[in-house]
Amino acid sequence: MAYDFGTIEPKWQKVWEESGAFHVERGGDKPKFYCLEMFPYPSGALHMGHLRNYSIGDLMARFLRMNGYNVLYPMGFDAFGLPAENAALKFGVQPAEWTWKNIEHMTGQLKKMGCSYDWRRRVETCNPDYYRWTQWLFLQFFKKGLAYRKEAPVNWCESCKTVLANEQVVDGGHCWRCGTAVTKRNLEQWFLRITDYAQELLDCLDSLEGWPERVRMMQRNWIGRSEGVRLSFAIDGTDLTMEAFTTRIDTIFGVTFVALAAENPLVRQLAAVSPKGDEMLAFAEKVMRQNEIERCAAGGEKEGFDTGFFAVSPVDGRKIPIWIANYILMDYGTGAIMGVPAHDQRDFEFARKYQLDVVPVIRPVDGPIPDGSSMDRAFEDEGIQCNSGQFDGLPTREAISKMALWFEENRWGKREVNYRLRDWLISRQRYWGAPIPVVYCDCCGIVPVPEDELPVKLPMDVTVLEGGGSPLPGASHWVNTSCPKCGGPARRETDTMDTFICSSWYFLRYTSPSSKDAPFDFDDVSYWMPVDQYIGGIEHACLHLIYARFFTKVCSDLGLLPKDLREPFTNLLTQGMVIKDGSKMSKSKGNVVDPDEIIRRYGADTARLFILFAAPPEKDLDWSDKGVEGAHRFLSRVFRLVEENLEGLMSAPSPMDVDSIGDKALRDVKRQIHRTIDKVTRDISKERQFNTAVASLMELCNSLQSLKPSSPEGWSVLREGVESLVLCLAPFTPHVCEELWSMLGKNGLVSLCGWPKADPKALEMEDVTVVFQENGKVREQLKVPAGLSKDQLAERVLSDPAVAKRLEGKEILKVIAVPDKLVNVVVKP
Ligand code: ANZ
Ligand code: ZN
Repeated sequence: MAYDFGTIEPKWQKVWEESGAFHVERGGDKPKFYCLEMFPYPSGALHMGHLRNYSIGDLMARFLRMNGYNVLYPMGFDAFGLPAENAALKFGVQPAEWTWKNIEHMTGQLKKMGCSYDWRRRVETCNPDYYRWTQWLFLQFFKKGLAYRKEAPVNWCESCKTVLANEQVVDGGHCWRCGTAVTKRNLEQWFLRITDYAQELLDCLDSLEGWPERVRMMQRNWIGRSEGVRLSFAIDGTDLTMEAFTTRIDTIFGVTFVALAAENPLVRQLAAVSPKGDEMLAFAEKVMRQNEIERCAAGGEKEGFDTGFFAVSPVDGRKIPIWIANYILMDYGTGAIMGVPAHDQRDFEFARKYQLDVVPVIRPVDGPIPDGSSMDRAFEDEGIQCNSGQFDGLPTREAISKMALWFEENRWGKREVNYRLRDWLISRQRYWGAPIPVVYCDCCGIVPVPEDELPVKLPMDVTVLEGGGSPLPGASHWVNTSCPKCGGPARRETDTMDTFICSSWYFLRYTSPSSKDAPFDFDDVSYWMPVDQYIGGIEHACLHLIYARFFTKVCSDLGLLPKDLREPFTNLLTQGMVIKDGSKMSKSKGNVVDPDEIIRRYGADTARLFILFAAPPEKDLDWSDKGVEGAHRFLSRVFRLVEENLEGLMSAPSPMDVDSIGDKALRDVKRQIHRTIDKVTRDISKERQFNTAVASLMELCNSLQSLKPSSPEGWSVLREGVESLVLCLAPFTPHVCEELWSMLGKNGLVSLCGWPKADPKALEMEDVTVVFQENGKVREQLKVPAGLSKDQLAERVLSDPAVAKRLEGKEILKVIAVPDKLVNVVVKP
């Protein structure tokens, strides 16, 4: 009988499913462990990235289960989103139908992978039972003032025909989904007040020690806290003032122009009283048509317009020209800056182009004051204050703090903290999403849908439009409704929610997936949260992983979660990509390997083993057909090892103490068994080096194969080795291990067995006698632990007191070490 995965895998999947082997409930004596993977979008089929993500997650879930934890390991689908609408157009099916078909298909694929999910807990964000609570949560945000509507210039993707949140504009101004360059539009939209949590989102990052530093850094930069001064300038000849935000108040004496963003309301106000008004407005409008990349790219073309007005410097009454500049953005600080060409490169480029003065007010610590007219770039480093009155001579840091206080004392400005983080724009002009549960009434304005009328269900009898727009505004039978407050005619909100809202709380729903009167049960969520191990892609560093943290904090403040639960994910593992021939697998490159095909040809166990063995989880994984075959051959070998020795194994005596084994070779194998258990345990739990764990299991298998026992002692060692091998492999390749476990006559599932424990006595190395030689002559005999490397052996022998004494005062030319045998030292004669 050969290794027949085609029979073995479905057989054990059925046993697991029918026995409810992986069902969990809250409570009991075991410690809890919540293992979570980022749930997939039901695009139609799993890809290799999924397979990698879930192979890692299932390994960890199974390992912890065997180690005595009560493991929550759920799966679901992030099921709203644009691809369903595109598919609807392409194939003429309803988005709902397409999505549900994919969900069922992908669930089948996940089952074929052998993942140990508690399938009773599956959630689908497009299920009305789920999005009812997404809407309910929105209403709680709304009541708290954390959801609001405002008109603002927002990011628009012309290809997706919808607005986008700032986090969804990536790679310097492109749509995260389709890569189209994003433009700005002025629209009234719904926002969530994530900025209220900016400081806490930043502060808590320090405590997330189980997260990769890279992700924490990306979030810190995204939140972008900066401390500075907001100062105001009177505008000469008007009663207007302008405000600017600067992080470098120490450069105030070097200001040679100020500049407004094109969108700054002052532009209109000044245009109204200026002879050049029309020209000004035309320039502003031209800038507004540029996209963000054109406006802010470092080294991008700076464009400006001289308004002819002057701002009055608060510190010395100097009159400073007011410009409009394309590189000033409206949604940061005050939408206006003080321009300091000598110390800010963008201002420098602007000043050179428009022949504005360059006045240095900081000099290098060890150099003279730069000459403004001949500088070839701004001096942006810290240094010593100059040309700044009573502040001359101060180092930059001190100047910044002293001058900020000086501004406050004179009421010229106020210290202020600014964040780059913006409120989260959540309206989408799309059909396939959770409807925002509000109506618009002519009398009452914005009226939330009463909670007991949720969910506001998406209408199913609409046709997705050819041009790509949402069919909701045109669905008059759905849009027209009555006002819950006054009963008069009202219109439903036709925007749906960003799908990132749906995925901001799914991990809470898993704890109590069928809760009928709350999004999740307080006791369940208190028991299971936080997630102990989260596994997913780095691409979510500044998307899902910020949003989910925000939602957790708000839910905690709303009393839906324990007060002290401020962070959802204790440990985060960001897996690397799967690449083939050096580049990421993608349809466009034509280098895609289909998981289904691999599972059909080699079985799920082989696919999982290859993925876990081929690279450490955080590194990119290079797909190799040879590697897959190697993994398959290894599993066949393990299978044969049990099968061919079955008779002897079944009658073998139970494991023996290492000291009572007479045969040295058998003792060595016994020690190797326990060293392997020890290493695999550490590799999985501490180092997360699953690949090296597999490598040591392969070595163990080799040793066991060459054992060929001829005595009860030998059979005992082989049996212990085989059982340990099967137990240690079980989280990696669960199906074949269940089969081998039952062949070995064991009752019960290997998946639910206890993890093997390394015997400390068998971990100790045996001693060997080595000789110490001087210029080839034997001088000493020493007992050292067996198995030391060359370096370890040399170090050990040279530090022996007797050896050290012999070498005293001699010049060592060379040290030669032969493990377990000798150390020869060549000394100058
Ligand atoms: C004067 C100055 C002198 C500046 C100097 C820098 C260096 P961070 O650190 O990112 O917070 N700034 C302020 N608002 C802006 C806006 N709406 N659009 C474009 N630039 C803006 O950046 C703060 C600095 O960015 C501010 O400090 C301001 O330039 C500029 F030697 O003011 B600074
Ligand atoms: Zn797009």
